[in-house]
Amino acid sequence: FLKENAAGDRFELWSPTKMPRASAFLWNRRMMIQVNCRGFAAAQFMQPDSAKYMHGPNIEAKTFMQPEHPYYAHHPGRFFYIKDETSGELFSIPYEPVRRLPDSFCFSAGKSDIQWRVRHLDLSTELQLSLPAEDPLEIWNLNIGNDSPRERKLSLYLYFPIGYMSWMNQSAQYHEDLGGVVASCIAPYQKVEEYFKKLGNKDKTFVLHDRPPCAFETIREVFEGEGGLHNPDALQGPAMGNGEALYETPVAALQYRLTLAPGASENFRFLAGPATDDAEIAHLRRTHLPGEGATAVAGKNTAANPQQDGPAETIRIRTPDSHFDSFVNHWLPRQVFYHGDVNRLTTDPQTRNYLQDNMGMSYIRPEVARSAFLLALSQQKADGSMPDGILLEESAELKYINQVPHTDHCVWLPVCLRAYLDETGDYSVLEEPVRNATDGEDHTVCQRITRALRWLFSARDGRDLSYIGQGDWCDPMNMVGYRGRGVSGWLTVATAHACRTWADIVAERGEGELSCEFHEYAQLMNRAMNRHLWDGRWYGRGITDDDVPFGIDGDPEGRIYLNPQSWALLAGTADRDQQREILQAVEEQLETPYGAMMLAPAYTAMREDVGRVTQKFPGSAENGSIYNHAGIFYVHALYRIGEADSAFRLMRKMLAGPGEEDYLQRGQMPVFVPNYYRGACYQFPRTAGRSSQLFNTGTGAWMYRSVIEDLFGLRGDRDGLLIRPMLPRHWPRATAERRFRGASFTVTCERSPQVDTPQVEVDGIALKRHRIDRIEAGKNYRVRVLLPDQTRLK
Ligand code: CEZ
Repeated sequence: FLKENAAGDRFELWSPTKMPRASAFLWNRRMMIQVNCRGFAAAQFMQPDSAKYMHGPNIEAKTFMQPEHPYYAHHPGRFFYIKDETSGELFSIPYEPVRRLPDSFCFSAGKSDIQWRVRHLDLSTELQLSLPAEDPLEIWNLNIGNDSPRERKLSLYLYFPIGYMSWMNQSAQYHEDLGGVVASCIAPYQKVEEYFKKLGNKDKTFVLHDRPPCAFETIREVFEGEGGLHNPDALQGPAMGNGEALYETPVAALQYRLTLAPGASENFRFLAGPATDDAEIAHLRRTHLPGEGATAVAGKNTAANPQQDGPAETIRIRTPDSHFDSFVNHWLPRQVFYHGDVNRLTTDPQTRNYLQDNMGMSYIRPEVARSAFLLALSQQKADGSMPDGILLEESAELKYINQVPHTDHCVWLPVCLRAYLDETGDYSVLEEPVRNATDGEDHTVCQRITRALRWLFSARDGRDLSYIGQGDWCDPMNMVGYRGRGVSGWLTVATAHACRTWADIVAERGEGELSCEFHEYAQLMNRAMNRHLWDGRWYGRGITDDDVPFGIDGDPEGRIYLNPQSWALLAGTADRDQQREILQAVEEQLETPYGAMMLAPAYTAMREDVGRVTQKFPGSAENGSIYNHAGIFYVHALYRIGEADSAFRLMRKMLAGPGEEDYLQRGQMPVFVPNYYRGACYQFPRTAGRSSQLFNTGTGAWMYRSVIEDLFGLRGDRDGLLIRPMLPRHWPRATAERRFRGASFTVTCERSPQVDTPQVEVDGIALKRHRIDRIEAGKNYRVRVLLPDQTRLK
């Protein structure tokens, strides 16, 4: 019921009911739309902050994208009813709202379009959604064909619920001149200054057609009537009532009568989106509905969004695990690119998200990453700390979690810049002067990061542990230290790792003294962590305002957390024995068939000295889910200590499928890595593994980095490329095409009984140091790596 197409660039789900929440997404610079297999949709566009143009039937609170988004009968979506006028039979595509199981169903997720192919009652339909490159606009193509040997008389009804737009003013009309339904509203506000801010906003929602319908409806209640969405009143008579919504919840419903000869088919094209005024709608029509009538727009949409065809390939792999290959070659870079391209459709990305998303961009569009680092530093605070949230627009404001102080933002500067430097060799960025609006000063990137890390180091208590304030990487861990004393074990080792990373970078610039300073900081933090938070078999998560250590063996809930372990491995906090203990504890207590849980056991009740995280549902989000962002830190750390097998095993678990049972349990197509799968596997086995369906996650960037730098070991340094693959031992062979600093590398790795240590050859010549320097742009290097075979590794 779920398979990849031959080219590997589409995943197709052949059932509307087996994985009802399965979804895919498209985006362009101005919008994002996530649709599920049954036709429900959630779309947002930027004006410049994210806003909706299709709404629920009731007033909705404005919020950020949530995991496990719930769908319900009247949820926004894009649907078509098809009625056989001879027999009276009715069904809908893709599947909702009628929910009649068709003869065949296929939901096909592509990189730049989403399609459905549904056959029912001897009719075959093909529905396709794509976005143009720039405009916030949905382009829908529908083809309906008669597969039967008799002539068919049909009614086709488009049904796009627009929903409750505003309690102040909302209406909808059919506009003959514009060719479609236009709903208008005054987006609700109360403060006078909002009036001026909202001028020019896109308060209209339109649905345009390429050919006039025979009837329409714009009043939601009239459309549905007493029949309900399964069998709306508007579909009962020969023609819909042509109603105009006057402060009534709008709907866009269009009716077409078709007579299809045997074998005949017809095409329709529709546009939907937000607009400021009629002139803009008319313009969109001219641009995206060229010419009138079915013939002019027949066939597939050709204006597929180039943004999503996207990233040039930094790596293309071929391994014994073709399912993994498809994900890495097609879907992972796309997801990484999405994050860097549109910053999760926010204008105030969280600082850590912004830096990590741009870390991912280092492999795809390094120039974008570069300017993001500069922009972030231009908002550094006068004391050297980094703000909660980077403002991307002049009008942007800090919202939601950015109003809560977090202490970790500086960590990400050297950690993410390291990836950028390794990938590009662009050390000139360190000399780049950054003018800062807050402190009004010019300092170079290097100076600013040094200041940021001095601040980070200074934000520690008498034991040399880092204060947590109202949260660190873990947003909802808000009550460990809100009274000003509590500390974070994770942040302590993250600070150590950040300082070590910075020490290495400045050493490469010949700044010995500075490097020593940061090495000392790292040592001090590591020592403190070992003294105060080594709990015998793993590291504790922190110490509360009341001096109570938590995330330790004595805790019945939240006994072990993943993040302090991962970063202690990265920071060199743990010695060999401690590493062994940690690995074992994580495997025993956190690893599940779906990946490693972020903490266990999940909290079942509020701990007022830990905070909001303990109030999340056990096994969801940060409260003990398989939170992939945390999981990939651990994978990366495992690679960095040479644990190639466990690292790959856990990375592989981030991906749904290809086994049926696994798909059913996770309920997700492997077209993105979700922010989490449900954890609490021992507490709630029924829901364990269920995907959040949320594609906003820091996981992508780190996963791409780990595949490139760790699994295939093709990491850059100042002047060259290292060749240090760490394939799982059960792989006899793997190859990669790697693009790096303008050159390309064809890398073949093979296990060989002839060698006991890895051997590297480039263009037939053995390399002593496994590193290629003086890389010539434009050249193709043929790299052969021989790895000791399985038996020798045992
Ligand atoms: O948000 C993410 C943040 O975007 O949670 C991560 C954090 O590192 C990311 O920066 C871990 O806490 O309750 C909350 O506020 C949550 O923390 C969420 O908002 C969470 C979302 O699940 C979005 O991914």
